[in-house]
Amino acid sequence: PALRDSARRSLALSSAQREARLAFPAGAPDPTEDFVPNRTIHDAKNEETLPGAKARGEGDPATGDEIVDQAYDWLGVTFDFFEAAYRRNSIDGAGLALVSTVHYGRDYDNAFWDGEQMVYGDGDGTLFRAFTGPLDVTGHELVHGVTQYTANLEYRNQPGALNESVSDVFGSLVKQWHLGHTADQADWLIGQGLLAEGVNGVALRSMKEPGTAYDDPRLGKDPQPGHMDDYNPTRGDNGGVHINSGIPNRAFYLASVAIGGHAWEKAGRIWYDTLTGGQLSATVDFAGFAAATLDSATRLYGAEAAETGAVREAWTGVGVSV
Ligand code: ASN
Ligand code: ZN
Repeated sequence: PALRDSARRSLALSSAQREARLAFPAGAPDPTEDFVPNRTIHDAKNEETLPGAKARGEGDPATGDEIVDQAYDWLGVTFDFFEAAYRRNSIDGAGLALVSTVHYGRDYDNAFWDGEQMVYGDGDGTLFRAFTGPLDVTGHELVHGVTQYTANLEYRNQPGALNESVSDVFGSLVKQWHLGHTADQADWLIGQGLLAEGVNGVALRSMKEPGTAYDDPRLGKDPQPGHMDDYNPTRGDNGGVHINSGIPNRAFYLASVAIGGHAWEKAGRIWYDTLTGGQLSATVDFAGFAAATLDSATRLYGAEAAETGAVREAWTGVGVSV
């Protein structure tokens, strides 16, 4: 099989890189090392037993099942994004194997991270298409794993909405990176293309304009607020984790467009350091998370930097005081 690009790159080390490699003390982490994913895709064959039958392992040729092959490819892109943007080696930062199951259940209208692996339904075909389709859905689910290994945000109320939001943030960023889009060019939608034909909507969520992704008699209206004035204190959905995530999602969007350029480079770096830097409590609320993003921005760019100002304005813009 053809070498992955990363494998090819590592075979083509420049002489400077080779010298750098030789210069490392034994046992020290090698900053020129190319990370490689270890993906396994399983097929649940419309049952709900995990992980199901192995369908494709790392380096195996395409299976011809486009659902299996899409899951494999999007995991590869997500892995490459975290390496390229933040030099993170997989979900746990230490090369954790990426396990996924596709064809989960029958007409199953969701995808999820179960604490150990990703799982995707094929959708019922009437409301939803297959959940392996959108790259940002794979990114979203994989980032639940990253969060579990880092800030471990409790999955209820505000920390739960932050957990959901960071999955949307990096899910969107992996798509923006894959497409080469700047913050201005990006659609800021989550799950664009997932809604079946005839459903009145464009995606699952909009980070730019929360509450506008769909409005359909069968699905109802997108319930996301984009400002604290519209915070939903529901007890459903674990305290509105998929609802109130619209507020920090929009804060990230506002910061990204104010900073400009590729969102993963600056706003994404600020959010990434916040998520993974060890300063967050698992029960942090929106205000605490916002303060932590300001600390990260200050460390990266300085207290008076435009980037730091953009982050402060973004949180103020969604009604979170910082
Ligand atoms: N797709 C949903 C999510 O990742 C599944 C869930 O609610 N657990 O948030
Ligand atoms: Zn989620």
